[in-house]
Amino acid sequence: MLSSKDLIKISLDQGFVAAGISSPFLVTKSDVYLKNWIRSGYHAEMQWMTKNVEIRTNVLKYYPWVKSILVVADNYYLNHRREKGVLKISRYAWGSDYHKIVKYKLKDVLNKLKISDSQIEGRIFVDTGPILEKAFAVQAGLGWQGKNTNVVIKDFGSFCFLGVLLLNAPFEFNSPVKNRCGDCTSCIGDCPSGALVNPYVLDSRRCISYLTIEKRGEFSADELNWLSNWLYGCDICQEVCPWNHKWAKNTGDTRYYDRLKQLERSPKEWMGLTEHRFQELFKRSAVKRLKFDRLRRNLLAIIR
Ligand code: B12
Ligand code: SF4
Ligand code: SF4
Repeated sequence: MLSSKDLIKISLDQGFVAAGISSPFLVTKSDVYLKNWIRSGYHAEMQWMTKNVEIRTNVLKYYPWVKSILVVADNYYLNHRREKGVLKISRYAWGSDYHKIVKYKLKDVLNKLKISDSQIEGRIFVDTGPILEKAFAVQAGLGWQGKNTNVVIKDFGSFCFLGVLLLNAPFEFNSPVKNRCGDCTSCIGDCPSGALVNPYVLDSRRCISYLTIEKRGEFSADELNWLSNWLYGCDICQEVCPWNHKWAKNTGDTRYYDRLKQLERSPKEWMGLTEHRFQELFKRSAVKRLKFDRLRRNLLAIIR
């Protein structure tokens, strides 16, 4: 019979930097916060966030067979300073698509579990499922949710992806760790667009990450002023975090920065990128979802 400790050890052996186990539902006020967030319009045009609200905090509503949830964190940090004159692309897009990397690592975990217990069944989600991954990561004790809303993984910082494995077997749950933001407000103060409207509350309509990745259509005058040279995503509220200064360490998974050199381009070089080259450059990258037209839109907005 596998124990919680075995499950966590198997996950760490697979390369994850943290792992923990949560109940299938959140015991915090997350459901209230989520509903308030949507009511305030902070989801912007991400209409899919307004769907399956009940499931996001309680997976039993859709997957009644779930007895426990394994939550994992995969470190993608690389100690690298962007060169002057290159357009900024957020760290999470320096390599291959994390959805696939984390998913396949979790599949390996599940396969190993099945070797020990053939009755175990699981379902994997990385970003795409109706689950509040951050809140479950907190409940599973991986770290705390910072005022910038990202989960700061204990000993590694927030440059870590999350993934969840729903399991039909009961495992002992882990306990949350202490929130160590204290009096710090660096992320809130340094956000160029005022997107962190309150500690722990992000208004996507103002967030550069949302604007450059998710938003469809043209930018308004305000939005144009907020972009601050980010071509794709934004890392400011994480790069200023003292816990990242203290804890962030290089990932052992080189796939997370395998195209970094090709991404360090001046505005002129980006302007010369053809649609064909775009397809080649971002094959197996999360940026592919953006499509060439929106990358051009972001580029033109920056160099205007
Ligand atoms: C929608 C989404 C976005 C949106 C909205 C961001 C957001 N804050 O939710 C946009 C497009 C802006 C976005 C941007 C980014 N994202 Co995103 N995103 C998601 C997604 C798909 C859903 C998140 C969600 O459910 N939001 C709903 C709101 C309500 O959640 P929340 O902001 O965490 O709100 C909670 C707190 O406010 C809290 N709360 C409210 N009041 C209070 C008060 C107190 C005292 C406390 C303690 C808490 C608290 O309760 C709320 C509910 O739990 C998840 C994947 C997933 N399925 O979970 C990835 C995810 C959150 N994103 C991720 C990443 C990497 C990013 C970016 C860093 C990418 C980039 N570099 O550009 C940025 C970070 C921007 C930021 N500062 O958050 C990672 C985060 C990993 C981590 N370590 O936390 C995730 C988990 C994807 C993954 N699988 O790894 N993202
Ligand atoms: S990702 Fe950028 S724009 Fe969004 S909250 Fe953080 S600093 Fe602000
Ligand atoms: S910058 Fe400060 S307030 Fe923001 S997440 Fe980090 S420790 Fe918390």
